[in-house]
Amino acid sequence: MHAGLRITAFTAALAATFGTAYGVGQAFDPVVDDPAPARHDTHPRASAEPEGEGGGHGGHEAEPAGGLQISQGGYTLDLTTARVTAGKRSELRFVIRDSAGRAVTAYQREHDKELHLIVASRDLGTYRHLHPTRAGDGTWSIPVDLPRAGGYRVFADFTPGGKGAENLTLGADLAASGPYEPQPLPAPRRTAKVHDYEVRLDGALRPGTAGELKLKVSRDGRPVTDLQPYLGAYGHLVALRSGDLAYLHVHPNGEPGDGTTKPGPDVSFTATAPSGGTYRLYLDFKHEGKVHTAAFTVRTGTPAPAEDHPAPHEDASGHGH
Ligand SMILES: [Cu+2]
Repeated sequence: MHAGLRITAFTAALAATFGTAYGVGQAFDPVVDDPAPARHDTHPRASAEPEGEGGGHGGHEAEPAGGLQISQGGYTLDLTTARVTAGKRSELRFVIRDSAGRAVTAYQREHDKELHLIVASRDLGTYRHLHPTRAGDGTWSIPVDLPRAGGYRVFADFTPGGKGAENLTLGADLAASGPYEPQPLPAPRRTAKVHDYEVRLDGALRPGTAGELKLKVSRDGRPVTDLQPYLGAYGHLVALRSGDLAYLHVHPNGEPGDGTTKPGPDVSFTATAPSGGTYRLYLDFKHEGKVHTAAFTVRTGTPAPAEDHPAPHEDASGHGH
């Protein structure tokens, strides 16, 4: 189970009930301050992996947020590399340890990988979704190049091997040295540009209540209808809560090849936020062999405003339980 949002993906044919209610936005300002370079996906194509427990049932219950602890459920993220230099390629190394301090070497694959690694700056301006390599002794490693100095959070999302083991997301701090200039969180907008693509987000993220998030991918004004499977899905969504970087890993339940899920332009989710607040959403999608990431700022309980209007001030929903 993912210790994050319980998510349900709908087919692309789902009625676009959210698209009409929130006005029309024309501005297409880029909102990804620091888009990761497009990368060639070297992962093997995901086969139709079985849904984890609770997957595919459309449950929307909020779960405790992940990533806030370095140690949880008997497992610890031991980040060997605690400091890197901004703008310089370095190798990030870490070990997942069990309660006896031993390096974990057995994992269950989820979404095509034994472990998903997210690296995000504290100001949420930089985001990386990586798949490190595990050595036989359990040491994980991956090269990273973080463009800006400052505080980062490293999230390891994995399920240990063994019957009944649950998915965990452990988080640890990482520092990138250099002159630090924290960036303000971009205002909520319904469109994000990444490379030649534009992604539109409709819907609202709500604390404690299921809400639909629909993402529509276009290029040069034309809907993209040939998205490629990436990690067993047409969209891979991570949400981080602004303020503490609580980690919500969300996946569509609809799978390529299931007979109903279309390869774009729409990828729809139903999500429940663990609390009110402001979140940064990162959508990974794959097209023509490259993976792109579109990022959005979303406030719970409020749809992204029309681009020409200032964002509404957050209401008291930030204290919802
Ligand atoms: Cu991943």
